[in-house]
Amino acid sequence: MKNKKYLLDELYMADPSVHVFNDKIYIYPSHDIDSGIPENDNGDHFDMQDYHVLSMDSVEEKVTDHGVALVIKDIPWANRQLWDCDVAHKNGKYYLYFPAKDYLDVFRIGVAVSNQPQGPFEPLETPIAGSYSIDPCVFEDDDGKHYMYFGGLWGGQLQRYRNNKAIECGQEPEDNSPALPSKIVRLSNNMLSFDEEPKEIIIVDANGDPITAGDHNRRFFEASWMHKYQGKYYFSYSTGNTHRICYAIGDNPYGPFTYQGVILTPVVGWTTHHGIISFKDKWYLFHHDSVPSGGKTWLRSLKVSEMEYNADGTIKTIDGID
Ligand code: FUB
Repeated sequence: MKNKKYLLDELYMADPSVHVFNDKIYIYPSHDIDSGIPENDNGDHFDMQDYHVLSMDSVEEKVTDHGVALVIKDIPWANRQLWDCDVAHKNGKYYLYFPAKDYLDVFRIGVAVSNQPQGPFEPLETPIAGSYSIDPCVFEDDDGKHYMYFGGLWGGQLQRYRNNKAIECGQEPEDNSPALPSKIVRLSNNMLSFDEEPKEIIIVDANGDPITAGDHNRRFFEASWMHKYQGKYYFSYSTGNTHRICYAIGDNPYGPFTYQGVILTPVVGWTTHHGIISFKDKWYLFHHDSVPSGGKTWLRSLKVSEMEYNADGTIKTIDGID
C-alpha cells in the first residue's frame, strides 16, 4: 500500500496512537465533535467527550470500531477536553493514558485500565501524581521498561512549567534560547505512576547545538511519538504552528536526539499528529487531516500511509497534501 487511505467515513477522529496487540493493529484516536465552541489558540474548540478504540487485521482491510471505551463523565477528576491518548500492555492488562483538564482547568494525565485492548477502560480516581500537559505516548523498550513521552505548547500548557513545576507566568523562552522540550518519564512497575522525575528530551542540530525556541520549523510543539528502527531510537513530533511532523534520532530512550528532517509535510487543518508502527515487514504512518470536513480544523479524519526508510536509516518524506 503506497497511497494514503482514509480509515473511517462515519466519525471524525484524530491523533492516532497505534500498536500491534495479538497480531492486530489497534488505533487509539481522539474523537472529534462539533462542540460549537469558537476556534482559538487555547484549543477550546477541541472539546472531546469520549474515546473509541479501532482495530484492523491489516491496513488494506476494513476498520472495526469497538465503540465507546471511556467517557469523560465517568472520570472523577476530569472536567473537559479528552485529547490525544495512548495505550500500553503489561502482564495481560491494557493501560489507557489520557490528558484532560481538571476542575481548575489544568491539564493532567490520567490512567484507565482494561483486560482487553479494545476496552472498556476503568479510570482511576485521580490523575497521575506529578503529571501535567498533554499528548502522552507510551513506549515499551526491548527490556520491558515503559516510558511516557508527553507535553504540548500553547493550549497544551507546557509553557506554564519549568523543571516540572508550575510557574507564575508561563511563556515560551526567548527565540535564541533552547526550545521547550518534550518530557520523558519511566513508568513504575504497576504502570499507574511515574517512577522518576520527568526529564527533558533535548533535540540538537547536526552541530550538536540545541534547537532554539525561535526555530519554529524544527522545534518541538506537541504529538510526541517514539519508535525503534535498527537499534536506534526515533523521536518524532509536531512543530505545531509550522504544521510538520519531524523526527530526530538517538541512542537511548532519553536522548539526546539529533534532528533529521520532516516525515510529513503540512496537511489540511491546523493540527498534525501521528503514530508509527511496523506491521508484517512494512512501516506505516497513521495521521489525520481535515479534508473530509471541508477544512474544519476541529473535525479531523484518520489516514494511513506507508512509510519508507532510505539505506542510511533516514525516513522518506511523505507529502501531506496528495
Ligand atoms: O486533539 C487535540 C490536540 O490537537 C492534540 O492533543 C494535539 O496533539 C493536536 O492534534
